[in-house]
Amino acid sequence: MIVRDLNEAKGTERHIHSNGWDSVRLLLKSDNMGFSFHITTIHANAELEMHYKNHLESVYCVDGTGSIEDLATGEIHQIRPGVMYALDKHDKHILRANDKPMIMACVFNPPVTGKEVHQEDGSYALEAEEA
Ligand code: 9YT
Repeated sequence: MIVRDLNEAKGTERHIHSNGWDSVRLLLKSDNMGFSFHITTIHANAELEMHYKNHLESVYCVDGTGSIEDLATGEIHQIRPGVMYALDKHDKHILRANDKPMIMACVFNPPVTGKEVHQEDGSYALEAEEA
């Protein structure tokens, strides 16, 4: 069994900081669960364009409000605590936080290894594509 505490993982190598967001990876590929599990904070007023071409992602909003724009259709869905979205078509999207941080629980399949950074197109490379 694996038991981890978000508050203890904050500030360790599991806690990744980037432009407009930071993320604590509670489960990574090395945990052999077949998915990774992250608690991600989208910073207040952040606007993030993302396109996970190589991963499926599901996200549940724990706190804060914002929106997600589907760039294929132009549709904008409001996000608030209790709302989940799943990028089942590797959907290209823009995630926007309102004037407070959004706390999101995220699952990735295949699992993130922990070393990925966003590429210019907003995707993460598959491990096999990494140098
Ligand atoms: C909400 C969202 O897009 N989360 C993505 C995960 C985060 N960027 C991470 O842990 O890399």
